[in-house]
Amino acid sequence: MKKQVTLGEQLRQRGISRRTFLKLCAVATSAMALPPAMIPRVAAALDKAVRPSVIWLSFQECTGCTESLTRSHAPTLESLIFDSISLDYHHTLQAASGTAAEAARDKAIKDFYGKYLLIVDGSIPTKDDGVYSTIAGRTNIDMLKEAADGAVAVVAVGTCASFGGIPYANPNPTGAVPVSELVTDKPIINVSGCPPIPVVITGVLAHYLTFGEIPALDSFGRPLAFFGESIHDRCYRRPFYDQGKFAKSFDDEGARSGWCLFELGCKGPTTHNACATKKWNGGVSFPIESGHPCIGCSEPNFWDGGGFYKALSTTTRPLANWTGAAVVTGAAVGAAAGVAAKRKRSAAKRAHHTVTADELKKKEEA
Ligand code: FSX
Repeated sequence: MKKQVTLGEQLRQRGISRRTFLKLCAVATSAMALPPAMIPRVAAALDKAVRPSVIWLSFQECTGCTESLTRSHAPTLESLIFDSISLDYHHTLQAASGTAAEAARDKAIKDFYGKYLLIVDGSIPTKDDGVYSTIAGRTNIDMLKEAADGAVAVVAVGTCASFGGIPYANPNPTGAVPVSELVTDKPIINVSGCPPIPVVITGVLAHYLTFGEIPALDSFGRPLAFFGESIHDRCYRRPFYDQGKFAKSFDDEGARSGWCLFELGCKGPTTHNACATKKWNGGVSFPIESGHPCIGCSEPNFWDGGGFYKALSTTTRPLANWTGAAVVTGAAVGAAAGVAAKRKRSAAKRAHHTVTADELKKKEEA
């Protein structure tokens, strides 16, 4: 078994000062959505943290998830790769190709068996024995199962890996399934979003690196720190919703005045993610701030739910979003991840439900 260096050792070898290290800890604490009072504890943990080996596999997807990761500013992709984790294999970002790339994955699996973190983006095609997506002549199913066997946990990055996403949408010609359909014996963290927010991806990795365990999850296996509230709960346009001020078209007076986009189809009330607080592009903006309704991309079945420009009272969407989040402690992580995966699977199979204005009102009053 190869000796793993600690993050503290790694940084000292690179000439990083204590002051810079503490700044990095402050950034990591914020990325994990933890209060500043936690910085000393995070610093102590990170100093001793062993840089985990990470294997990243990409299956049926549009590469938006990796594109998103490259936009992370806290921590940056460079510091994530060079300081915090050992990204031993990544289909898109690695320099190696062909036989050398496959050898790198084999070596990482062998050297860190039982200890590495497996990250997957994209769904996995299962129809016709999985022939619709192969890498180096091997099906995605085969490659996922081999890599998952030696993983300590799996992070499903993006809605495709978490819930099937767009490839899973009707008529699902490739028989696409999420990671949790094929990996049932490992903790799974679903970081949904199409694509997911970059600092949420790195925040989850920072949490694992710091505390050595996966974070508390909601009933869909998503980290509560980032998915515990709806977009609507934290939306800066919320006061207009409460006052009944709604834009009726994209160019009316209400739209120009920044009123609530609910009647233009915003799915913020039924979508859980941190877009309204973490935002995008280094915290510059998020879709609603740019004048577009939320399309609910971090929820199961968001594509089949459709009706992106129809108000929630007339469109269809998954019932399960209304069930609220079940808190899962780090200690109960293995069992909880299994339960979360089962809940998610049954939720994904559940019939869509038409949300009425009355239901929305009751939820608001509750
Ligand atoms: Fe899916 Fe990601 Fe959407 Fe694209 O890897 S979540 S289609 S942003 O690329 O998987």
